[in-house]
Amino acid sequence: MKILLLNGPNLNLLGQREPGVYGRETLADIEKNLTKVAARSGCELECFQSNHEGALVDRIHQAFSGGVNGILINPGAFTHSSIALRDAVAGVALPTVEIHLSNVHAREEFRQHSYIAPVAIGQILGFGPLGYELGLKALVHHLGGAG
Ligand code: CA2
Repeated sequence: MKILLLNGPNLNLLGQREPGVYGRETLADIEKNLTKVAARSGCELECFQSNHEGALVDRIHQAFSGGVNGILINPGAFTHSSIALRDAVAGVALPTVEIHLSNVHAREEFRQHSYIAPVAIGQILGFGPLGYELGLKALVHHLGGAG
């Protein structure tokens, strides 16, 4: 089973700035750990981060033809703005779990709407990097694997 992990804008700064909000783990730490966790469930994990909306849309399209079974995505600020990302997720119709490090509902009002949520199978938020593991487990379980 192949899972695609997508991270959106500014998540490449994790662990380097704002540790009070987003913690001390870097994106490389999260990807490395999740690759191990995925392997334990018999899954291959492909990781991609971009600060560019179109690059993320392109990667979602590629997933469709590239044998990806499901998507884990932290769309970053594009969560709250990107109809293009939502249409890409809906268009490929691959099961998708939306992840946020922070509890966006406890933050500014503009973070409380997600364009992605209606086309995702579920959301996990507020648990920091653990959310990526929980999201993977939920996705693998949804796909009928040993999540
Ligand atoms: O909580 C999350 O995971 C978010 O997706 C993070 C986004 C934010 O726009 C969403 O509302 C919620 C921001 C990611 C920015 O990450 C940074 C990390 C370190 C330093 C600065 C930004």
